[in-house]
Amino acid sequence: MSKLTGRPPKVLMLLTSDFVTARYEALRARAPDLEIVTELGADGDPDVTALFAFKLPAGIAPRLPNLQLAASVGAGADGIISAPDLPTHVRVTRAVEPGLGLSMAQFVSLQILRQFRSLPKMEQQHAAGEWKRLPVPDARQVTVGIMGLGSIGAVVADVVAALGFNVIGWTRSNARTPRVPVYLGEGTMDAFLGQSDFLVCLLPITAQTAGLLGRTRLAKLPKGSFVINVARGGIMVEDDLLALVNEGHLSGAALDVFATEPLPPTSAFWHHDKILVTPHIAAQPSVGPVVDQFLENLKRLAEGQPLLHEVDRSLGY
Ligand code: OXD
Repeated sequence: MSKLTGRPPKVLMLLTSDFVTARYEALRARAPDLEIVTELGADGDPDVTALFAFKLPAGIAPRLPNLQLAASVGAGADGIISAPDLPTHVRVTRAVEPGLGLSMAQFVSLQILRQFRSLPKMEQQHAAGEWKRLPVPDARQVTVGIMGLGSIGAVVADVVAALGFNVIGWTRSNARTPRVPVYLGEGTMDAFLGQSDFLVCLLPITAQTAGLLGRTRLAKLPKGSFVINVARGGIMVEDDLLALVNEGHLSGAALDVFATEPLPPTSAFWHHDKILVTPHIAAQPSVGPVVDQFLENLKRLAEGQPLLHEVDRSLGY
């Protein structure tokens, strides 16, 4: 029961993508008695107490005067907390489930190994019917720098280290893995970047990280470094990244996230032979646990209990 209204909660889901629609269908199947709406009229809806969405466009929150919880269906809640008109008292959660770190670790390892073991080159040789043995490189000589060591980054760091790479991490304030050397705080970033043959971006997007990786910082990477962004497109300055690849300072990039998604057909990233584009699929919290977490949070909200995976809105994650 909703504490505020004394009535059962009513949920608004904004079906902005197939990703959200799949969670909507799962929620309906899991909680058939829960009232869920997917549209909001111009007058709004005073009965809606919870929102379950990936993006919250401006203009929605003011039409929900009794909104208490805005839950992200995704691992990041930036699409919700970036809404300029979301009242500060509305609590925000993000989706966390144990499999997410491992999926991300698999994807990041795939990108590192593809590059490290020259898979594109081998595919070319295969297509050309060419038998040519390539040297087998030594992972211990290669440093993978992971930016962001939260619940996902820590798993990625451990898995990549287990593959034999020399792993280092950078974090602003909070490292969850004691197993890799950690560079802490803004002042250490250049030293961290200067050693990273692979740069893996796993930072949340916040006021501090938007545009963080522009030309000056990316140019600190050793020549020939490879960049993997699986966090948010807006953390990197895309034109600067592209220029550094085209100039040969970077050997290439694997990009799963973009400032504008879907990536527009006119983007120079498409069809670039040194850049691999994937459509924001590195890792996704699986549907069942995310729906369960949301239902649990509705219950906790009604009972006045602490919420699972609540976002600190002042930090942005
Ligand atoms: C995300 C997700 O937040 O895919 O990026 O869950």
